[in-house]
Amino acid sequence: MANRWFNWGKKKEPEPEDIKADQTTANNETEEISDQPEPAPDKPKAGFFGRLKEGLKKTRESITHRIDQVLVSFGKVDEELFEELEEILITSDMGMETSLRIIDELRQKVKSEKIIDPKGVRQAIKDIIASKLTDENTSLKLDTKPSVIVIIGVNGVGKTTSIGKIAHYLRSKGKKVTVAAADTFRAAAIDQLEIWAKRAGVDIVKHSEGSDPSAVVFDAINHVKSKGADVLICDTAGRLHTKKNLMEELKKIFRIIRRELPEADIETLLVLDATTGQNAVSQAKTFSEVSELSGLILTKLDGTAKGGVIVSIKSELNIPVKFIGVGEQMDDLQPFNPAEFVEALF
Ligand SMILES: Nc1nc2c(ncn2[C@@H]2O[C@H](COP(=O)(O)OP(=O)(O)O)[C@@H](O)[C@H]2O)c(=O)[nH]1
Ligand SMILES: [Mg+2]
Repeated sequence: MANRWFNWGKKKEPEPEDIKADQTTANNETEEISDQPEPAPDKPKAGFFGRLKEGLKKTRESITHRIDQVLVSFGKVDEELFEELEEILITSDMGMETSLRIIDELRQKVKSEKIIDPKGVRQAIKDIIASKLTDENTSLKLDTKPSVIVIIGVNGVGKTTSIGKIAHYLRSKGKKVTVAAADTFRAAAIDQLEIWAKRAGVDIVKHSEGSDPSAVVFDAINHVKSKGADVLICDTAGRLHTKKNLMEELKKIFRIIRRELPEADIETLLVLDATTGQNAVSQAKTFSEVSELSGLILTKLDGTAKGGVIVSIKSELNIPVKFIGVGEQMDDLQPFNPAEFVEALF
């Protein structure tokens, strides 16, 4: 089946000026640390499911517990019940439009399946939410060698942390990974990525603070080619002097990747912080101007009651959620499994 996220990566755009700058960049540095011991094998699934459940505690209280209370207090299934349920969804960051749609579907389902008891209603809501989160493209498409993941998003959402965790995850799957420190805006950002690279046991390519991010990516691509690595993960800045600067810089990074690796699978993953609720939806709209987004990473689902935003994001933007973060440890980012997520929520 054709993957709609695949073909756009093949465009060739020669950029003679860029390359000159890239090749003359000084201060580039590469650290090879991938001969460190392999990370521990994947923990059993129950481990992450437990952490997912724990992480979703507040969201569960905000959505499921309130739904349950309403269902208990309503003996019968009527219009008033639908209105109460609608209000719960709207106030739990699922967004107005998405909440209305879910309740509309619920009305139809209750009618067509002749659901008469609250327990049946609960199951029906659960099924509808699961269907809203399901997407055929939730897994990473990294079939080429090398392939590239570009991580974008505003400051503080969890880009660098997620890169460390994804590097660890891919490595546990036997992939050889390199990370590129293309957030050159602050020195601290480079240091932070370096710490994560060490933890995950992967190579890092970095330049000094303030250097051209595209040049870092260019060097990292050469590193990956010469080392025969499987996946390059690029960190990027979340803030520059202006939003326009940032968008232009990101576009340039994509041009370099497409030019140097015209055949490569490229995953453009936007990181969104679940605690920002509906704001995440508008961030996604802004960043989709830079490059077609192939997926989302929703971080910080632990510690927020706003986890319902995931349903809103998915149904308003129709971009698959590929990873979710439920904590700050290496294992706290996992591929998104809609069925498991809904199970943990209910
Ligand atoms: N609780 C929690 N904290 C997270 C998660 N992901 C990232 N963080 C924290 O969010 C903060 C910002 O992360 P960072 O990766 O530096 O964001 P960046 O600016 O987008 O690169 C750090 O303190 C991270 O530890 C998560 O899933 N859960
Ligand atoms: Mg960062």
